[in-house]
Amino acid sequence: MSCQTSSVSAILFLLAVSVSGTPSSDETAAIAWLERYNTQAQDVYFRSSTASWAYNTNITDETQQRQVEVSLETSQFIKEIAQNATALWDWSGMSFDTKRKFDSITNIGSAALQDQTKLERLTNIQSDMRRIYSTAKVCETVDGQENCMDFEPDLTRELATGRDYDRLQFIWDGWRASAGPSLRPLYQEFVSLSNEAAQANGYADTGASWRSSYEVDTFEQDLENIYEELKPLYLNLHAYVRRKLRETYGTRVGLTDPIPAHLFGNMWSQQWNNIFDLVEPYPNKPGGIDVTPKMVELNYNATHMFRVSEEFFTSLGLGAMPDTFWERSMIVRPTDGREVVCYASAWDFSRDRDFRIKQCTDVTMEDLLTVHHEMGHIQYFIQYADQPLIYRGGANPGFHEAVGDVLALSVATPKHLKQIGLLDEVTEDPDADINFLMATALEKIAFLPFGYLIDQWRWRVFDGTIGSDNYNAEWWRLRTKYQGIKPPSTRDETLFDPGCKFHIPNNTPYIRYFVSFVVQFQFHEALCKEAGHTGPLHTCDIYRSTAAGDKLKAMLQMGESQPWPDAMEAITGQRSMTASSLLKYFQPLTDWLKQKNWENRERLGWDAETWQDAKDPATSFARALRTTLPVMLLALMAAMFFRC
Ligand code: BJ2
Ligand code: ZN
Repeated sequence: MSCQTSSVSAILFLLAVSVSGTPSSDETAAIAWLERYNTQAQDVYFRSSTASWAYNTNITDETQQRQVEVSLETSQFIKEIAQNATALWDWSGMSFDTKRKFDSITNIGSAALQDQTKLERLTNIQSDMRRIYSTAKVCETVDGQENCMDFEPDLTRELATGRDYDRLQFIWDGWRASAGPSLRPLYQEFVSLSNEAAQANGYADTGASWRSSYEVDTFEQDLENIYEELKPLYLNLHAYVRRKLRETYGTRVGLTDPIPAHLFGNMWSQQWNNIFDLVEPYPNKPGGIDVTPKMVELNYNATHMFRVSEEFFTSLGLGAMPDTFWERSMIVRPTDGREVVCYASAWDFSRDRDFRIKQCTDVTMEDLLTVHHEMGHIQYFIQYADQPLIYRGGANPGFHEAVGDVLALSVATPKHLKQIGLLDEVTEDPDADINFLMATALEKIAFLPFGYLIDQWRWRVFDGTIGSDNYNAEWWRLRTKYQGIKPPSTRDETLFDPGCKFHIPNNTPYIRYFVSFVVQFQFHEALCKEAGHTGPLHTCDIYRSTAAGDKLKAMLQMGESQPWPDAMEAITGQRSMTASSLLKYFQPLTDWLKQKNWENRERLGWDAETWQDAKDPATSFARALRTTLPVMLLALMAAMFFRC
């Protein structure tokens, strides 16, 4: 037994001393027990985060092994705490708050797996998947020399700036060939073990356990309703962008087809901001600002980008980063040859106000917005740091995702960019407004179907509707159905394209981002009102409004202590998610897109079968017959009629 394990057991002994036989309903004693738990759990989580951080910032066999060891010890702690809580306390008649705390510590995630061998296997698989994804590269031979490209910054930059169809396809295919196939068998095994854990926790499967964080029975239906409300806007954006891409890439983009997935400036076609130059509504007008060149001109670096973000938070009266944040974060890719998990993330070490960001920051506007996203998580950590550990979380996971993005909505306005020196001039012009809204829509509206479909796929994988022999086919069915995109090359079941999106091997639920992209506009509208903003919603900048800051702070400080509708009410006065703020924000662009698409006699949507037909001549023939048969019959009837 390692020394770490014995220290965890000692902690458990402390908690277990008062076991007397029947569970007690003495709430005062239960509260004291929860307080002791709080102190001890902080230490356990701190150790776990430390080992995980060491692995994520230096991937080696040793750091991986240590991370797995500590993770298993943490699971043991979580399991024994839950067992002790159930043995010691009967909380059914206690207050809402105490019940909520006990419910939380007895909902124990993968630690619920009884079989230790299986738990070890599950922990190892997760660690291996992370490593495979994070160390994958695309290699090519240039002048007789092998050149291997990392995902960040090499592949990201090529996709963002490249405009050569075949080169983009090489990158797109290469990434999927590199990371996918070896992840596939691991993911299949992961699904089965993870479900076993969820069932031991009382859920039907892992997807059901994830959805329970939202505490609303109608969650899936609510999302579907919101998605349906937003769909017309997406379809209009999609049709407009498709025509523009055809102007660039010719007939390889069909005007009624799904769009080839590698042409959006992003590896997963999830946000399309990098192709703004190809789709700009009014190229001779300002508005669709990419301040990347200005950032380069002004010698921005990662630290400066994080300081700019911090200053926005403090301008609202919110917290500055602790010194240790600056000392311990990793905000650029290390240059000493270390392999790291580059995908940006925010960390709460659960103790000592130790908060960190890990990001391989590139000096671009896109990364400046990601910096704000990650700093939003840190601000939430700061604000709820005085809550007990159990309540240190977002009101729901989507709230956590929304905080930084809300600020970024202000930061990206021309008015604000000028104020911080990233833009020389702001012009009052409706065409410039449309340019600006288009740039924002490429980031926010383009994301909606993507944000929605990832967990549509995962929930169905976890509940068994999608079997492992259909992983890729079903993935592409959903990608085509929701996003209206198609792969540029043939896919099959030796590949595993879902695994090539970070959150799948990292096992991060994704519906939180869809929720965030809806609620962030509700928050934005509420904070703009608080800041006294007048005029169209998309022109609002809440910079330096302490009134807005106070409103946001009050919500953040609640953490997870109340059901999320209460937190939503604290900031917006509403108790539910609604698409109305988002629709209001984009209304001028919606009108413009509808007009444009009408002028072009655009057919909204796409024929989902098209790309499959290209692969399958039999289906192609059947489809051709389906479309030509009625015409042939009509012609035949007409010929017969005239002969008579
Ligand atoms: C860039 C951003 C995540 C995030 C990281 C990686 C996975 C979880 C965390 C958590 C935060 C927390 C990200 C941004 C919008 C769309 C999405 C994407 N990275 N995570 N520890 N984004 O959410 O910050 O930091 O405390 O829950 O993944 O697809 O890029
Ligand atoms: Zn996030």
